[in-house]
Amino acid sequence: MITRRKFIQISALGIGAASMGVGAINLLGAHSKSDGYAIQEFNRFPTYCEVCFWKCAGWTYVDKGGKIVKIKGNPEDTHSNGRFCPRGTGGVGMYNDTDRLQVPLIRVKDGDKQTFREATWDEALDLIASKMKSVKSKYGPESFALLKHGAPGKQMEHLFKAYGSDTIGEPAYAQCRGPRETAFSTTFGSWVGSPEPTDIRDTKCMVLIGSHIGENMHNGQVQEMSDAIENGATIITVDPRLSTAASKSKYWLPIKPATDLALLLAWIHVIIYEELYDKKYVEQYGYGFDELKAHVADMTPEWAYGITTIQPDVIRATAREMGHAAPAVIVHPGRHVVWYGDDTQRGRAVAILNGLLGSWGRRGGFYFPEGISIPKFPRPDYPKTNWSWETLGEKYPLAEMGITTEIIRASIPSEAKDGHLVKAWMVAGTNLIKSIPNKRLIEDAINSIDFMVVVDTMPSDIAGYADVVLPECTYLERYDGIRAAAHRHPSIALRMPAVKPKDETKPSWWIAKQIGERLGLHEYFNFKDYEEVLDWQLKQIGSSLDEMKKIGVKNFERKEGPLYLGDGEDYEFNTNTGKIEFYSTELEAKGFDPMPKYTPHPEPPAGFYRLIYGRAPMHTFSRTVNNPNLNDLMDENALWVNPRVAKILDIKNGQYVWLKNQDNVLSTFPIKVRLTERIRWDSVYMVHGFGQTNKSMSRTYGKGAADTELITKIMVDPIMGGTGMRGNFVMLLTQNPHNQKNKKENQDKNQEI
Ligand SMILES: Nc1nc2c(c(=O)[nH]1)N[C@H]1C(S)=C(S)[C@@H](COP(=O)(O)OP(=O)(O)OC[C@H]3O[C@@H](n4cnc5c(=O)[nH]c(N)nc54)[C@H](O)[C@@H]3O)O[C@H]1N2
Ligand SMILES: Nc1nc2c(c(=O)[nH]1)N[C@H]1C(S)=C(S)[C@@H](COP(=O)(O)OP(=O)(O)OC[C@H]3O[C@@H](n4cnc5c(=O)[nH]c(N)nc54)[C@H](O)[C@@H]3O)O[C@H]1N2
Ligand code: SF4
Ligand SMILES: [Mo]
Repeated sequence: MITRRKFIQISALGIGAASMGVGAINLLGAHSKSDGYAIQEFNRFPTYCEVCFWKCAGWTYVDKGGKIVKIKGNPEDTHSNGRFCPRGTGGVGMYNDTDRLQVPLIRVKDGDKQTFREATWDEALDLIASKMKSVKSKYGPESFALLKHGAPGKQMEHLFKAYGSDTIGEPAYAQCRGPRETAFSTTFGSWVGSPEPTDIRDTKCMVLIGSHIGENMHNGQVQEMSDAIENGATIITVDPRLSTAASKSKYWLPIKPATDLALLLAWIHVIIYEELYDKKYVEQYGYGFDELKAHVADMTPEWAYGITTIQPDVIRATAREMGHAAPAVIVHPGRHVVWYGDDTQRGRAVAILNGLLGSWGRRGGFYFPEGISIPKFPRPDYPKTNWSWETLGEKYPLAEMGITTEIIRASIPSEAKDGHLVKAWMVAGTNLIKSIPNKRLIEDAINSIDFMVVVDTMPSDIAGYADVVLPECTYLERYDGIRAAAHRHPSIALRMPAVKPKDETKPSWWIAKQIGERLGLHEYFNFKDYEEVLDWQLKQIGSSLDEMKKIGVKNFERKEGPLYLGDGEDYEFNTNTGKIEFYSTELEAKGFDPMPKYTPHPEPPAGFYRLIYGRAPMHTFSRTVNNPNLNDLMDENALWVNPRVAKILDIKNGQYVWLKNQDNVLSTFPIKVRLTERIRWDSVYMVHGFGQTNKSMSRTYGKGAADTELITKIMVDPIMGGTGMRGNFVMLLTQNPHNQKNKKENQDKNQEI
């Protein structure tokens, strides 16, 4: 990346940290007996995991010498049932990683030369506060944006809202599950939410469209799926790749990528025309069934076969499996669903199918989740904003959260509209370089803004572009907000420090409070430390910090009625009509197709293959690739290539190749080929998260390729602004293209195809 704000390798920094550490920890004001980690009678400390966002609750065990020995699930916890996944167990590597950020860093420019220097917390925080003040007075607080993810993001969100900015976005929306939430809320009047309220343990049939549970290791879901399989449930997996889930399935439908909507419509056709739908349920709760029936009249399995390559008899057989299992059937909504730009409409087809089968609100389908709301610690109302993420996302009428790419776009003066220009960013707990597609857009934005602060635990790619880098301590060294996600019954979980923060690192709640106080926002941070906040909140709901330190997880009885609909129960869905909308009145009112239609997507040109990507069980995005424990299990990604393709290209298993996409963008690093029949010949596959560019991530630097840098074409969902990322095509290069003399050879080779 060539930028005005040059990327700086963070290597060889933070060496002086150890000597500066002690004094700074006292700044916490929390290094007292009540810290928990200072109390000897505890040798295990409650936490909830931050290695991914399933947020399993568990215990961190610490030996007498103050060393973390293991992290284990809490048996009372509904997210983990007492068992952590490999990543959660390896979470201690996040604490032990010797490459961690240790001290605050400030960018210094000396002519053309740019470096980071170590700074004290006071210096770094003063600088951030002064930038926040100057942005506020020159442009308004809305011009300082927060791009965030996970627990640190939550803490910073409070700071930003108190400061007067709601220009906030996270990649977990427009790069992840946004479209399915819009799809389900326009159909059932309710988001799917996280954890998904899929009643997998009692299902008789589960249909996975791409969703690769087993590699996607969301814990409770994986456990319930293996129980369901043991109990004889039928699994139907639709995936161009024989995923782990597909290998456990009765039916694997190796669909041609980008054509799922045709398959879904054909299933809807069979279920309606073979009268496999739940008639009573559809009649009582459905809206627009007749329109839907007419709409899919011609969308036969034979029609879909021509598009999807899935045989008509397989389409019929799988539809019948669903019909016979109904209502104990789940057509899984998926999670990372930003694929081809028509993702809300594909999500609608999934929702409609569930509606026809009567699975919403039924045992073995989707249950009604219930959570507990955590009272807000006393504070004044947040100030009103003149514009926000909503204004920036106005073009997408059904966006319900900040669209990261729109916030990034509004940071480029020529792209900003109506004076809504973003001038500065705080980036907390998200590695934008890996999580946001369209490198050019990010590059231009980073070049345009005046100031960027990154709050991270690691010297990740994005940290190299910051003006100030703040080192957060890991989740094992800090308090955070109470976890209170909805589940089969309400529950809460506590995260508390098991050990002292290493070096100069600090928790986000402390960082937010320090900046807030420098901005004069004392009333919003009217507490001594986070224990005070937690204890107050816990007491409002009938617990206390002391109790939670001992039990870690507390479960509550349901108050909002049963898990499932009663037989024939009167029920009003939160849609315009109060019904399950097969025909969406909201989409129609906003000018979109009220029922999903199939539209073809571009195909790879000759010599190119569709780039698809997914998860590996032992890694989470780019956040674990340098983790010593997890890096040991998998230290680079591989490119799955069908042997047919390898034969044409004369490529061997284990050989390294570079990739070039349709826009001539090259992978920075090469990737190892894995020849396998488990992938269709028209696509190649890699695990997301590798290809780190920051040398100070010493274990992972340069290992494997990054899917994100090859995703330069995005297909934007017109309904909610999701960035479809699977319309990118790559060519395999056997010679290093960064080496000029190989250019021609690569070209000749690919022209032969
Ligand atoms: N190309 C491509 N892009 C994708 C995806 C994909 O599969 N392919 N997946 C998409 C999806 S589904 C999602 S949800 C997003 C995820 O996007 P991100 O959340 O941006 O994912 P990570 O790359 O893990 O970045 C997390 C950053 O947080 C830091 N971090 C970890 N723990 C802490 C902490 O306790 N405190 C602080 N302050 N920082 C911490 C890590 O070091 C890392 O730099 O990406 C999306 N983008
Ligand atoms: N181990 C691990 N688990 C995780 C995460 C992690 O980082 N690591 N991240 C979590 C997060 S935030 C998310 S959002 C989820 C994401 O996980 P999911 O929602 O399950 O997965 P996706 O990324 O949507 O899909 C990946 C699968 O889609 C297939 N695929 C590609 N193109 C097509 C197509 O056109 N049609 C069909 N039918 N399939 C296709 C790929 O071959 C791959 O198997 O995973 C979660 N779980
Ligand atoms: S699924 Fe694994 S990584 Fe995610 S929160 Fe649970 S234990 Fe942690
Ligand atoms: Mo995600």
